[in-house]
This record gives sequence, structure tokens and C-alpha cells, in this order.
Amino acid sequence: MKSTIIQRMLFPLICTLLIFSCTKKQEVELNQIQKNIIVGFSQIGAESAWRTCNTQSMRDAASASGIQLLYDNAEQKQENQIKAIRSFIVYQVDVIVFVPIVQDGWDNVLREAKDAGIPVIIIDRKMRVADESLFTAYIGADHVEEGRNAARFLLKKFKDENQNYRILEILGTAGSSVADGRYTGFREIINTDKRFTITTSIDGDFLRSRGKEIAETYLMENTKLPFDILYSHNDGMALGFLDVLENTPILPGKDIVIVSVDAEQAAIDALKEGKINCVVECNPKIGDLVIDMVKQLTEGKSIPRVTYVNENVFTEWDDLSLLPLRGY
Ligand code: GZL
Repeated sequence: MKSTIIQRMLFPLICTLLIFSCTKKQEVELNQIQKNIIVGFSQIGAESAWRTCNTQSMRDAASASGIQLLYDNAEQKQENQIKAIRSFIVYQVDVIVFVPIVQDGWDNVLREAKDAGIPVIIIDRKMRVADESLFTAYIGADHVEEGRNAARFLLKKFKDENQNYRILEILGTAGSSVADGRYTGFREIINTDKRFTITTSIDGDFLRSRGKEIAETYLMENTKLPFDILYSHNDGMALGFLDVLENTPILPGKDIVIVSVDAEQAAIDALKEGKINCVVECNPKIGDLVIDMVKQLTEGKSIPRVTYVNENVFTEWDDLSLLPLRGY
């Protein structure tokens, strides 16, 4: 069939439109791929309700933003985190986000990330590196302030008393910035009052099982605890200590004043029951904040070097009846 003049004139136009529409579709797809940010996330483990919530917060925020999250659980081993970061580099992720389980030993692997042109954001815990340019930002809590707040509660609670107080401190993971911060901040304030003495500081590694073991150790030898106050670096260890006291005549919250950090639901419940006297909040739900910063980075924008999250202090004096469920 002979093509008409009009068809001959239209043919080039139709071809142009087809090419343009394909190019446009590919361009949209390309944009979508470019927008398909991939984040390598190395999490330290699942040692506490706090940690599990922190992980879920990251997963939810990444999913809501259409960001692919390559998640690795290091099972409390720094060497596993280093392996994960190396695999993220090979995979050429857009950004590496990780929780440094301890403060030291990161310089070499972070130099590899820097050489690969991959920015690194550390969250929740800080680290010590010789070259500060090896990471872009820290997002998380101010653990020194958390320690100060724990001590401030005790000074306020006993301000009108005139006796001495023996403190048992159960420490978080040795070498972590969290344990160091809560250790330092607590002493900065409590040491201003000579009535208080930290008679024992013992490592609990943020584990509920260790809190239980520590209580059992002291109660094996004594029917009474040789302490007036327990300061626990996280709720898990405090709750483990409480697990043991439940089977003794010792009244937690009365015979021994208990101050803890995290504000997981079980600790808030114990606070409401008068078994814990003060819970300092450490907010695990930072996923949205982190992912927002990731997006800013991938868009070429600068982000703050340090971002601290706002945190509360819950005490025996507060009305907690309207406090929403903690979610962890
Ligand atoms: C604090 C976080 C700590 C929690 C613990 O920012 O790193 O680790 O206090 C958790 O419950 O194990």
C-alpha cells in the first residue's frame, strides 16, 4: 500500500517521539536508580531491648525512604564489624553507618572507606581516631550527660539526709564510649558530695544475665547487700539485679536505691512499682534522624558533625500514668 505524503511527513515525527519517550522512561528509571541509595549498616548485636529497638528504628526509617539497608549484626565482635565495613566498601555502598562497639581500632578500615570515597556516619557510640576526617558525623546520645543526670537525682533525693551512702556501679561494655561517658558524668557530679562513695565498680557488659550474676555474688555471702545505692549503666543489668532481689527480703527502691539508664518499658514499669527510683532516658529511636542525614549527604549537602538527641529523666516523683508505651 503506497504511503501517503502525510504518513511520510509523520514518520520522522513519530520516530522522534518514540525515541524521546524511551529516553524519558530510561531517564526516570535512571533517576530512580540514582535515588536508590544503598546504606551499609553495621550494628553491634542484639544485647538489649534498647539495641533491638535501635535496629528496628533504622530499618523502618530506611524502608520509609526507599533506601536499601545492608544490615550486618556483628554479634558483639569488633572484628565482625570491620569485616562488614570491608564488605560494604567492596559493594560500593553510598554511605556507611555503624555503631562502634568500642572506641578504638577503627583507623585502618575507615581509611579504606575514605580511600573508596564512602562517607561514614557513626551512631549511638563514639570512637577515637587519629584522623578526625575518617568519619563525617556522630548522631546519638550524650552519655556523659546521662551519667550526670543519674548523679543529680541522688543528690536531690538525699539532699536533706545526713548519712553516708555506699554505691555499687555496674558498668556497661568495657572500652565503649557509653560506659566511659556514664562513668565520667556520674563521678563529675557525685564526687561533689562527700557523703557518697562508689565502693564497687564492676563490669556487666550491658547484659541482664551479668546483672543477675552480680547480685547473686553479693547475696551468696550476705543476707544484706553491702550497698545503699545501685547505679546501673543500663536497664538490662538493673533488671537482672532485680530478678535476684525478688527472691529475698530486700526491698528494691527502699532498702537499696536504684538508678538506671535507657528507659525501656520494663524499667519504667519497675519505676512505677517503686522498685527503681530513677530511670535516665537514652533514646534508641534515631533512625529517622540518621536517614535524613544520609539523604542530605548523598545530595551533596553538609551535615552537622555532632547531633545529640533530646532525652528525659524519669523519677519516683513523676506522674508516669500518661507516659506512652516505650516501644522497647
Ligand atoms: C547506649 C547504648 C547502650 C544501651 C544498652 O547508647 O549504646 O547499648 O544503654 C545497649 O542497653 O546495650
